[in-house]
Amino acid sequence: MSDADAEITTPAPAAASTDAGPMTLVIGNKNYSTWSMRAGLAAEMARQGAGATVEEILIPLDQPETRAQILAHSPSGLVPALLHGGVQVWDSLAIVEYLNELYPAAGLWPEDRRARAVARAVSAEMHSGFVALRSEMSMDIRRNKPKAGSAACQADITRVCQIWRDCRAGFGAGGDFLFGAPSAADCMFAPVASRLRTYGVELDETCSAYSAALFAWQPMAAWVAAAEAEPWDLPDH
Ligand SMILES: N[C@@H](CCC(=O)N[C@@H](CS)C(=O)NCC(=O)O)C(=O)O
Repeated sequence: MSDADAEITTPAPAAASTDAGPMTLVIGNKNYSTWSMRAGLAAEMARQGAGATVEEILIPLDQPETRAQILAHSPSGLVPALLHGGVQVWDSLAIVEYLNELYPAAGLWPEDRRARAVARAVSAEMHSGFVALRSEMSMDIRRNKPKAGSAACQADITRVCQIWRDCRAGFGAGGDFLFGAPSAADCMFAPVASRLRTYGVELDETCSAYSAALFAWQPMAAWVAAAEAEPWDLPDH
């Protein structure tokens, strides 16, 4: 037998089937849970772009049994968490990276190294910052309740808009999203677009066009529709 024949008959690595196996994404209310939304949109990109199977468990927040239910899936006591075989991945950004490793064809990060570096930087900035914006303008997709926010909140909004403009100008030529085609960076900023809409924050032309592209994006539109259909009303959330 030649070396070439030996190569052809080598069995596929056993790990392949495990890697492609179904996953479960544990999330909170679609109307309120911004971190769930980020992971949910990334999971949808993996589904649509690379055929991933991702089921969903939704745990309503702010209920007496919420904490115990989340802890059954997520050691941090927070959602989202992604379950895959014996692997537990909590935290939205870790979930994005896990999905990206398993499903590179989903295009969660831009192909170009420079664009990818910036996409990761702005996603990390979103993940770790914007405290005033996040605390004063909590996500409530269904509602419209205009308000201005504190100076710190305004400064956060100014920085978000600068990120959006810089990404659109520097990397967005190939489409309507921050890096042209949809990426994980859009998943990270999608809840911010929802907050800015809920609280009636005025945007310049570039940011308003980007926000419109996000709301028209099928995974986001589906998430918003599901949020609107949810029965839970948590006015203090
Ligand atoms: N850094 C975490 C934050 C997760 C987080 O704060 N999740 C909130 C919901 S958006 C949560 O689980 N809260 C628990 C609760 O409300 O009981 C991530 O990126 O996933």
